[in-house]
Amino acid sequence: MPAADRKIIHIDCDCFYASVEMRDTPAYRDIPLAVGGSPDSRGVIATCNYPARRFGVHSAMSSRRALVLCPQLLIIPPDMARYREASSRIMRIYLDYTDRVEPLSLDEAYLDVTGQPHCRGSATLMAEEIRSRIRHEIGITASAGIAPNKFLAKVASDWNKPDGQKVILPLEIDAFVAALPVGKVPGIGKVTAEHMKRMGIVTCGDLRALTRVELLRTFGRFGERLYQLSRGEDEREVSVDRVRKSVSVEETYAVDLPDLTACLRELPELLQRLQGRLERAGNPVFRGIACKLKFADFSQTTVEQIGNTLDADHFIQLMQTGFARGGQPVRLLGVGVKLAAADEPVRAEQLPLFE
Ligand code: DCP
Ligand code: MG
Repeated sequence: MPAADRKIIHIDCDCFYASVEMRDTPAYRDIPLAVGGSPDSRGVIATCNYPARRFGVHSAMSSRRALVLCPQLLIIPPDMARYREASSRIMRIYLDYTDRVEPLSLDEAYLDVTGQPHCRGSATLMAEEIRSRIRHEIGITASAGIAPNKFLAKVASDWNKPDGQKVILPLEIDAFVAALPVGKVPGIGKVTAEHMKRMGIVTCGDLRALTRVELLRTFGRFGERLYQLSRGEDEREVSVDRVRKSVSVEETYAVDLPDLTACLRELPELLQRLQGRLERAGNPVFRGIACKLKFADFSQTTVEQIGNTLDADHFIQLMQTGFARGGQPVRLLGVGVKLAAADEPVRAEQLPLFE
């Protein structure tokens, strides 16, 4: 089917963990509230409600820093069981509209509603109805993006957040993407956006002025994807039975890390974030560990070995090996694990860990 004929909805709940807490404890609704770790034990904020966001508090910030920005902030510990319960009930609502659902996390999913008969076939009305059911049946709000592909649907779901939705019609794609700031493109982080700004690139329209070859030379493998995204193209299917094969975290540094010592200094924080990610994924069993390094010239390498713990010594070895392969300053570090499939014997075959 031509890509422009698909109808994809991306749904993302608003301040998800905090919304579940506010639903269950009305006293939390109008005060700045965060869910996260204790400031005394170097905890971080998982999320916070919108009143807290007005103070500049956000996900992944240290709880200590959050309290500096907002001294009256109430930080409560997460209760994953309740969030998982809300998530699976939301999932069942989606299945009333299509069986082509791809969950990305507890609070986020893609739905392919192409050809579905509900709401006279209108994806816009289906999104309205789904959001209304989430509000009434689960007691929290969600935002939605409706577009002919995953990339645009995801960008659109953020557009009128919280408790809003946005449609991008096929005829609107070209103008919408031309004006889209590059920082809104999933996969372009703050540092890459800064890098682009220094090249005079602010919008996806500016990116289109670069040839494929120039994009590949400047951004490595990501260049090909940038070529397509900057034109609003994204052929990825909503994948119904995608089995999660890995969990990883990575960080691009504003200033390149000059040597191995500087890289190793970043390791504890990366491992702590990976640990958090694994906890949110329900502590899955893993059978391989890996380190990724992207160098100043945008070349990259991944070093992997068998392993089922986040033992720092093993990651130090991987990073040493990786650094030696490049022998130049490092712009990005990643750490991750390869998950063991439930019915699969432990083998050392290769799976791409970082996409
Ligand atoms: N989460 C986390 N740590 C992060 C990011 C998110 O623990 N660094 C958790 C808490 C969030 C949930 O995942 O509630 C969903 O993440 P989102 O990025 O969708 O953020 P929210 O739903 O909290 O807020 P928004 O309204 O911006 O979607
Ligand atoms: Mg969300």
